[in-house]
Amino acid sequence: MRLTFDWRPLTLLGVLGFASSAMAADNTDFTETQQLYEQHCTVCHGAQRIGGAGPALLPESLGRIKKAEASKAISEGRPASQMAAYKDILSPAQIENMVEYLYTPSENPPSWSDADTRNSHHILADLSTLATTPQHTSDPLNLFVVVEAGTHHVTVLDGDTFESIARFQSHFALHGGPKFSPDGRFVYFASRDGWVSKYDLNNLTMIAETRVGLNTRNLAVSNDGRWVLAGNYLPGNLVLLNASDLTLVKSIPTIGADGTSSRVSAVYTAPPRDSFVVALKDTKEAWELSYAGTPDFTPRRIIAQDFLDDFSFTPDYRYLLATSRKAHGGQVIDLDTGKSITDIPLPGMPHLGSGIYWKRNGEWVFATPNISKGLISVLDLKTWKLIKEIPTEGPGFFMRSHINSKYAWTDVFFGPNQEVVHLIDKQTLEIAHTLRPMPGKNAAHVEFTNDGSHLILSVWDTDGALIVYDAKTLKEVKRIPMNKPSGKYNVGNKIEFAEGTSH
Ligand code: DHE
Repeated sequence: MRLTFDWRPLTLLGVLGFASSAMAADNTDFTETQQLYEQHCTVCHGAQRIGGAGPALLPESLGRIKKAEASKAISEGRPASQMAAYKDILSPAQIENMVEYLYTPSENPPSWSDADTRNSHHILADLSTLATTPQHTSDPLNLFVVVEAGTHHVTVLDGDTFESIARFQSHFALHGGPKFSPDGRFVYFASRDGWVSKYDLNNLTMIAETRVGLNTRNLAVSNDGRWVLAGNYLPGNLVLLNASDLTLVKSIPTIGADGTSSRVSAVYTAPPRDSFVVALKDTKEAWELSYAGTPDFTPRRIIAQDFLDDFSFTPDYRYLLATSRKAHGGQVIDLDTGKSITDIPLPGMPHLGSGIYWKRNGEWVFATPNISKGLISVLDLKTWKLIKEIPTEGPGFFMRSHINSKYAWTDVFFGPNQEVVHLIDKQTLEIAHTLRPMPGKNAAHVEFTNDGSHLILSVWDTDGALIVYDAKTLKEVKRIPMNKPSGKYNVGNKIEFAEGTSH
């Protein structure tokens, strides 16, 4: 298997038709920097900065990385990769200019075609020769797939012993939840710079990879295990792959009924509907693509009241609860009738994609964190009315629970109280406990074991950790040092689309 980034400090191979202008929009002259890029970076990062063996270096794909971090990576190299240190090759001023250059949009926007996707496809293991049963002694339904954002690795963790059973390098900057085949054997990852990878949890080996675009949002796997659908920002489209080997079936440009070419905000599978549901970011539409029978993947257009960001479903998958970031609120769309039925009065910037639901007094409620305000909004899923706003110590990113847990866990991802995690009593809707897992460090994403007896929390720091808690006593059971662990995904919870976890 070869999934390592090959960021070698090789010298120039050739100018390779580098098309973008040497002048930025603000008239900064990048002529020298562009030559340095061609000399030192092109071989791994591509002539148009679209990536190759190394990641893409475009503003669209570097958006989550601070300029200071990029500067450090160029000066000092990156651990656990082949990115070399350039501090003895480039002057500090040249490094700073390089950072500015990488964060400047190209005047000739790079393109990614179906032919590029086909050419990027690699089979990394012959599935027909691999065992169909787990080649390890762990419970396959209680494995955790852990994304290590700091080192671009993935760890497969036994959910009973909390020991690692495999660890491998991923593509650069995985984002969104990895998604599983219906039997839990395969897991599919998407990286921000467009790589989709398929990994076999039975044999602990990578099976295939394909690059579907230059800036990808996330992917979904059909509930029959046949299809993978990835949603892209760049180019604005959906890319349909055969789940078996990640070969391209087709790409579908996301063009609204009014002709607007749109980025894709997010794509999810809706199992009871046998369909993928897609939110578009630049045109007021949601799309539903059926995968029942012999599908042709013609999108059914649902006209929305606003531009859509991330979204969640109601437990029966009839309604879609979508964030409208421009309107700073939410909207509910009935997927059966294709009508927007109501706005949800939510302050700040709710993060509905991270919302979870549970039963309270016999009725479904839905709770969502908010990435700009320190509160959790709890909604009644029958009336769409706000039941409560629970004040927290700051804006949060993720929520998690389990049907067997009394509590909904939520982080305080932003602001001075990042070290805090709140446990909300799911019946009283009061904060029952506030924990500080590693004082001074950012407590973040949580995921429960399949039986809900334990949970794992990420401390999102270079010197961070996974912390395992007993879900009832709230006692720490184990601490595993890790560099910026981000999401963790329990196979059983994911394939059951369990209450309390992300879908
Ligand atoms: Fe995410 C999931 C959108 C920034 C870490 N994030 C998602 C999903 C969406 C989304 C639509 C659901 C996809 C899925 O699971 O298939 N995220 C966005 C944004 O719009 C936002 C705010 C800005 C952006 O640049 O994309 C954003 N996200 C971040 C981060 O800064 C995080 C903290 C670090 C990172 O990796 O970039 C981050 N997002 C995550 C994680 C999940 C996620 C760990 C999966 C959560 C889960 O439990 O399933």
